[in-house]
Amino acid sequence: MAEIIGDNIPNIPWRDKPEGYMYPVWRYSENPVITRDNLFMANSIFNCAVVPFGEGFKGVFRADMRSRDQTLVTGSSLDGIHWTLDKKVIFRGYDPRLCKIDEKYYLSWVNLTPHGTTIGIAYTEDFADWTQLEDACYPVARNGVLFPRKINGEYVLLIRPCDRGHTPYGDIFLSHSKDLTYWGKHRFVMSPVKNWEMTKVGAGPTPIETSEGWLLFYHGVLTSCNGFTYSMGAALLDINEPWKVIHRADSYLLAPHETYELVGDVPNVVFPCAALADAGTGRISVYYGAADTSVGLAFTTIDDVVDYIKEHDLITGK
Ligand code: BMA
Repeated sequence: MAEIIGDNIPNIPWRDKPEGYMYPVWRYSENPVITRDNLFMANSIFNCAVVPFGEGFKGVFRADMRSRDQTLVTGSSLDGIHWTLDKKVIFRGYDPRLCKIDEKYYLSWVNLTPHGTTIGIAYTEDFADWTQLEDACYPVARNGVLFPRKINGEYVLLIRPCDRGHTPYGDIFLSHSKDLTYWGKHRFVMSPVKNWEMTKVGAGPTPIETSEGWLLFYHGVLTSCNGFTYSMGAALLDINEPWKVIHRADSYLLAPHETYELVGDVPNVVFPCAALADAGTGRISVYYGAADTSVGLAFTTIDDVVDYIKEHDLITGK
């Protein structure tokens, strides 16, 4: 039995696995949980970050507006399913990730600069006031994801260097920092290997600490004659040297199969950016952008994921 190392989240949004369902990740039957109707003037609300906060949850959402400005707004929920979004734009950019380190909530996102995208970092204690730090790297990079605690005394950030378009740069790296300002000790983590992820891979939600290593959900992109298809994969990284991939599923865990994932502003996209993990029960809820249009919710357990990764393991060749 694998264990989640972390807090209990007794009110984690949850539905049991449908009887007879064979795969490790199942969708919430009332998806999508957030649509453009959650915010006046939004064109689409999709990739988002979620953390437990107070009696409920707080989130940061990518809201592309009717002007097509790419903005980040905050939101609150008591049950993690029904959300109220705030009008105020906290930052410009996209693909937010949130994690709590000590008493602060850190946001990393794709920050927009005149020279291309980079990784913005900011923190808050109350989701009202934010302090923005230096960008974590020079352009161009995306998919900057912090680990939820220091490892060997240093902050660790997953990064996917890229160029200004959709390109051949498709590998995940990580960098270390003592102060969240100066980053170094860069390490390679993983490249695309299998067909479903062949064009590029990028880190997804904040990694989850488990007895089997850091559980990393990530997205992989397939290029077909019809364009890109974004799916969700999973790997386990070494706890102390997280650039070492110890197990990795050779097949995706979630791919665009439902209409709201297949049809939208960017068709065929499942883009996981947030996960809640309840140490008490081993339950995991994953929030993902669906077709760059709405937010979907999916469920799994630590045992379902770890068993699947180990039964279809790219690293050990099982
Ligand atoms: C990536 C990012 C994501 C988006 C995905 C699919 O490059 O822009 O925000 O969900 O493409 O379009």
